[in-house]
Amino acid sequence: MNQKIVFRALSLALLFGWSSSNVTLAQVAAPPEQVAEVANDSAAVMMKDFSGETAAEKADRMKWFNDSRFGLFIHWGLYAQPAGVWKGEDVKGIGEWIQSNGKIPTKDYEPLMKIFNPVKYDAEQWVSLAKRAGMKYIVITSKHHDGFCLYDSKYSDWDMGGTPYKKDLLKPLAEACRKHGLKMCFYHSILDWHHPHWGIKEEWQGNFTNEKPDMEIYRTYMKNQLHELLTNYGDVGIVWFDGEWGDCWTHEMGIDLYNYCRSLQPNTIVNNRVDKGRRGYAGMTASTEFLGDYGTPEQSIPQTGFGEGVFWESCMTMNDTWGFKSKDENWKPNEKLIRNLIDIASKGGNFLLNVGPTAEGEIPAASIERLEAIGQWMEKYSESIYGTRASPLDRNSWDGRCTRKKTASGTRLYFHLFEWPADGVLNIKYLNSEPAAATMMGTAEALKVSGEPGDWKIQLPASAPDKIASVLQVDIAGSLDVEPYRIQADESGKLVLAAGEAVLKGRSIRLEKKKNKLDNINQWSDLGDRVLWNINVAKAGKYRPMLKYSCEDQAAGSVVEFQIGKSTFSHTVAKTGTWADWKTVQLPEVEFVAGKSQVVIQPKSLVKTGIMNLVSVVLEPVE
Ligand code: H79
Repeated sequence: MNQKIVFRALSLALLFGWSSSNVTLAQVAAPPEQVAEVANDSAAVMMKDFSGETAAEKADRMKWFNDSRFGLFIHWGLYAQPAGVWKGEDVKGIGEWIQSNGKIPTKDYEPLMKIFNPVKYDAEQWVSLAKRAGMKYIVITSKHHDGFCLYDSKYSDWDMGGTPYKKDLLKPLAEACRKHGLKMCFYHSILDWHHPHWGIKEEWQGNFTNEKPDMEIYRTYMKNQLHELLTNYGDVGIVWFDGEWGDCWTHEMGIDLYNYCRSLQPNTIVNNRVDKGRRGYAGMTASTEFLGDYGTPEQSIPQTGFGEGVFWESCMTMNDTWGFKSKDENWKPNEKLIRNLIDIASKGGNFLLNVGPTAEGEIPAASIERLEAIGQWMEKYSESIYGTRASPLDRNSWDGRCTRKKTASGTRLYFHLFEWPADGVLNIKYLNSEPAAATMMGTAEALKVSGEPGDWKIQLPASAPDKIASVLQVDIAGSLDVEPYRIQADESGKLVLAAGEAVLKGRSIRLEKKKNKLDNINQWSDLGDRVLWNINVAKAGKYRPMLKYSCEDQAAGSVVEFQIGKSTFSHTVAKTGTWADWKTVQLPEVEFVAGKSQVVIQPKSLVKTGIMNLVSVVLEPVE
């Protein structure tokens, strides 16, 4: 295209200082008519509405993802060149955000393209490294927020075609992935600091000199590029959107983009950041009105899983940055990374672990060492990770985690032991089913099982086979029977139902544990989210429930239903001041017979974004 040539000439001119500095890319961008015209040849795909998919159809489409558990995230782009330092100054924050954090004008950032020459890039090496680590898929930034594309796009000149390297970086990776049996996936930023028509203006962005950024033009541009990505690289496992939070990106646009991706590749998976439902860094979408196939906790692991049919993936860095930063040496130890993978698998999620390659195209040595170490663990124990489902237990009586897998005759449980019991005996509570066989993974020796339902004891070998996590494999014949963790009365006869002891059901709700703050149940913003405690009442009789909570004044008035034993009553949440002002209120008296029971709180109506922040319910016996 002519336009492309004009741009190249201009950017060269910019680089060599041939023109005045007020020439920016925004001024040479395609006029709207031309972009719209281009749109006709690819963005106009027969769109299907995919919102009516059944749960079974979705489970089928998600199967490879849900069995994989572990993937590699790659943040790579022009930002790897400054690597956190701009004009000799350290720029605070994550490496790929340098343009924003340093408020670097687009015209100053653009020349990075002219020197991006990753001659050491070896896609084969990256993919075999990921495979050795035990990863089943790779998500690479086809475009991050700076708008630069790691391939040569027909619809932009802000891409690999404009670099000295010239070549598409995604193609060789897609090919190596296919060869090694990994799924190739793209991270594609919705937010674009470079495009003249991105809808939120900032002084340093490429849209600043544009009088009227037009999101319709920008959406067409995005779709055209997604058309390239979803037709030129074979099967794409996931389209991983990000940067959806700005107000110029709407729910309707999200739905349209979701349907567009799946119209091109019906089996592809699209994360929840395509739409507007994500709730903060916790990353889950609470309400079913929003699209997106799975939730994306960022730099965090949820307290518990979300049950069958709710898919999620925690993405995380190995140090503190996604894109390469030369001075970031805050590396997580291998032990932490391996235990994170186990923790996530025990809750039914995936772990997407990041590397930020250098401008030359090398994965940092510290990252390679970590991937190799994870690989060594996975070589022995990956069977306890792949294809597993969340632990059936809501509490662990040992330091570690548990995953499970269906077998021909029942269930296999994998107990991950982080600490080796001092007396060599593993005590497994809350499991009623009798272990039919118990062995340490990788050995044949049958371990002795004693004890009784709900309190099994397994005689372990003399020492831990693995310092980071040894895996005990336990087979259960027939159906699995577990016992929930139950709260008992304290010495004074009170049943203290604390936030940290609750079973949280739902997509939004979570336990907040912060220093200098009371542990509380937080983010309770979905009517489907419930809180429950299993209890064991020793003394029958009347109890007085005391609720300790906070509720910002404007959010007051939501109604919740309490089910306490056999009593059910509604309660309207009163204001307490701010979310940090805790109050205790007395609820109607209830009566218990002795034995197992439950306390459930279920919202009935929601006034604003939060029902309440809940610290505890204390059941005091009434004399
Ligand atoms: O690509 C990596 C980062 O560059 C990108 N996501 C990962 C995978 C990213 N991390 N932080 N940010 C982007 C900044 C976004 C911050 C916020 Fe928000 C947007 C804070 C409030 C709005 C999104 C929504 C995060 C919390 C709520």
